[in-house]
Amino acid sequence: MRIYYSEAHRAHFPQGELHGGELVTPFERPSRIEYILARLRARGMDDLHDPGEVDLAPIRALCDAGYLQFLETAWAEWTAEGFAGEIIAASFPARRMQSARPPRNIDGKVGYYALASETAITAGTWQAACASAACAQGATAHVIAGARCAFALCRPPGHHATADMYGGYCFLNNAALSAEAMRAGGAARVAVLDIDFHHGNGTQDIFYDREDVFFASLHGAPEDAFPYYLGYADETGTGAGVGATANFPMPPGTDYPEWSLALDDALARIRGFGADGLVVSLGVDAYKEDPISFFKLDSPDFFDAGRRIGAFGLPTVFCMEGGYSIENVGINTVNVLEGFLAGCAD
Ligand code: SP5
Ligand code: ZN
Repeated sequence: MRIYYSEAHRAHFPQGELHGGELVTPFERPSRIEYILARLRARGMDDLHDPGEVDLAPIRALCDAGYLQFLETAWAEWTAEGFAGEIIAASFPARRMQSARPPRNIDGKVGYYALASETAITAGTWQAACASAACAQGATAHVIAGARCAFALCRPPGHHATADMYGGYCFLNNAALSAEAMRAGGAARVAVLDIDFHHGNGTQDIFYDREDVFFASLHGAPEDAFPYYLGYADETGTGAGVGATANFPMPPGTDYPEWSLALDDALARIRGFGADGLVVSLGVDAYKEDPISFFKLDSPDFFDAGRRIGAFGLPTVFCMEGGYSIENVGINTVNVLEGFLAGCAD
């Protein structure tokens, strides 16, 4: 399996995450990727490919122009304002007010484009977000060219990002870019399967009214878990997209027997939809020791989940999302991939 990876992820390394009123070292940190790379190498899965330059055209097609301009220039504007710290949103939400619009002031703009304030922007954030998207683009191009699968080792992650909002450690929605690229590459119908512990609110929002892209998400119930405001089972799409969204919210303590039933349900829904290609938002924060999550999956469970996804039989792009139990993020991620390869062979 090819792995698309860029060292440029390191350019995004905030020192602070707003957590319980304190600034803590971010859970989403560069060393996560080192653990994944080490495990990939230990398992002989070392077919690493640098994706090269990002193609901005599909990103401009998917995202709001003002939002992209903001991401690109936020750090320069923030420092020009004389602020000494990292960029943290302090003045939102504004868009519940119907005619709210982005201001000139950078502090105001940050709040306008943020969906949560835990995620800091730093000098290298835009560059890293573009490199992360490039990994998704490279992996997707490989699958469009006929490969059975590819792994985009994306960092920062993407599934919380909408067309015009960042947060939840995400800036550009890599899985959505992958799904759009698959569509453009000839797949009539594409499904995104999001197994990150957190609901993929950004991906859901992007495709909510679309009949050609199915979105299925397994996640901590929104009553109890970030991103809190979306991900209920009765959210099933709108307009032409009615029926093309499937949410599987689950309560604290959910273990693999329960979670895997939801996985099978999600796969059955994707089968019914008739997808020609699959994008997996691959977070491993459903792990029992994840510091910010509350599911109880164990490491072998990730292999079994991967096996079920492999046996499902579709051309598949994996996009890395979350997973914060640092010492286990490599084992759990690679278990999904190795399970997938075993499932392909079944
Ligand atoms: C990509 C991804 O996994 N993003 C997750 C972002 C979560 N950010 C805020 C989490 C707040 C969690 N509070 C947990 C309290 C644990 N005791
Ligand atoms: Zn997550």
